[in-house]
Amino acid sequence: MKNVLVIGSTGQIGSELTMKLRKIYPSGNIVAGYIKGAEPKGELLESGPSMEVDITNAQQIADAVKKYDVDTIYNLAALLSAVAEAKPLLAWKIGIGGLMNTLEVARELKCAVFTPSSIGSFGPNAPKDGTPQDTIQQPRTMYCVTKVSGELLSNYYALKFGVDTRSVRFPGLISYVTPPGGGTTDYAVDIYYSAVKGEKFKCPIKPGTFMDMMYMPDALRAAIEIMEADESKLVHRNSFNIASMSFDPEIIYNKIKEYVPNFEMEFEPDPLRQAIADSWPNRLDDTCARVEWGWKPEYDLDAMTRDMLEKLRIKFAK
Ligand code: VAH
Repeated sequence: MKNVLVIGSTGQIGSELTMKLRKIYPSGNIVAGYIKGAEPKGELLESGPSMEVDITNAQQIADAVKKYDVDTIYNLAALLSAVAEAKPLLAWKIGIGGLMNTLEVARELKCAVFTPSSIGSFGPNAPKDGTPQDTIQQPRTMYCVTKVSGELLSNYYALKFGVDTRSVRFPGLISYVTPPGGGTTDYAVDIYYSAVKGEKFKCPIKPGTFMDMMYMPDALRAAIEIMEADESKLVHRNSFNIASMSFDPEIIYNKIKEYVPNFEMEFEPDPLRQAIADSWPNRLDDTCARVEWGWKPEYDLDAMTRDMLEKLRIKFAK
């Protein structure tokens, strides 16, 4: 990778991935693609090139690729699971219409493409514990339908046209830089904000609801390592199970209480998010990613909690 276009560069993943890529590839063009109303600011704007790239506009993607001689596109544009249920047509337009635009540009201009999938690409009839790399995928919500459809479309472009498409199935991602918007796993981010602000946390997910989760530094490393991996060793492409930790609200709450003893939580289940969470696996089996490209997480719940609390305290002290 040398010249990279990050579509969705101001989102939860994109805002941190763009900065990490600029540090790793200082001599390259790491282009922050954005849409009107979500322009890059501060260090993200000042530390490298940016360009308006709406994934629903194929010409804007092609213009950015040509202008900066892009060799790799990170497609991070999506409506997350809960929001996508309220806007299913827009979720499809961005998730699949946008992906098709990206893959067509990549086919014509010879780019590699990373498009994240999700634990949400599995439906309620997939094995819940140790969910295999290859198993039944019949999700029933629009976000998840776009994810499994995106996997199939990306594999098609690799097989039919030789486009170098790669992907990982992200767990719920936890970060302190850019809050997520409209996801089912957002509670695992919001709980840290409540703890640092000294507020009682109202948890929208019921106790006993386990989901795969991952700290953002591990997720960013996975997104880069998969694209740098030796293609000849990849048996799979779209999309690799990756995992680091699985917990329910009570486990993360009790971990935070070890560091914030007076922290309180109550449950206020959100029926939509609970239904989505109930349809997702508890814990993925990520053996294939470990074998085929050396995936290995570095953060467990304790290390993530210590870092999140420290970084949020600094953020709120400013
Ligand atoms: C969501 N954070 O909750 C996203 C993600 C696995 C979860 O897909 O929709």
